[in-house]
Amino acid sequence: MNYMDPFNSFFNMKELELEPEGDLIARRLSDMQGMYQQEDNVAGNPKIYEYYNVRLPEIPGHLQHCVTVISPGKIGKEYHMTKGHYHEVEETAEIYFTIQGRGKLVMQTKEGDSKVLDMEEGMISYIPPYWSHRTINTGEEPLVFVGVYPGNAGHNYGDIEERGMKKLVVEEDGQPKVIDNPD
Ligand code: PAN
Ligand code: ZN
Repeated sequence: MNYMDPFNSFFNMKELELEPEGDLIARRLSDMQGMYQQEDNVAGNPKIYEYYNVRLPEIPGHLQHCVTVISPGKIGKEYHMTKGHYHEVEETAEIYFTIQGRGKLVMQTKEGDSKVLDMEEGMISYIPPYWSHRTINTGEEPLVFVGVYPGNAGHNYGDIEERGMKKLVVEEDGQPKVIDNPD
């Protein structure tokens, strides 16, 4: 039997960096074209979020885990958010554990049901099989959470890239508000 050695990762809460780094993926506005309602007239190409994947085999039995950091801010009225995805293997679930900040977790099924959960320090959110998921930073500091999901889950971005999600999270009178996507 070929055993993998157990190992630790360390998330540095001051630098907001994973040690050792693993795969670091940064998403700027230009990586999310068409996902925000008002992305024209935004100065520069702001970094919206980044996430650190611990490198693991993409096979059943393993547990992928990664740390996402969404910087605070808005594009038009919409708060910074992730692209959002279904898992390629749709019957795989995920747990998000929020370790800093405040936000919303927007989920949707292919039948069109939507659910929105609050994210705040200490919250453990369960994303059951079949729900697509997107996270939104509605606070003034970085939103930081750990995601844990099956090794073979994979990511399907195409559906949300093409059709968006039914619910948007916008700022209204200084407060986050969940609204129906007008498109
Ligand atoms: C998370 C996400 C991460 C970035 O680890 O991959 O928050 O969001 P996008 O993948 O939508 O850009 C996860 O849900 N993994 O399955
Ligand atoms: Zn996921």
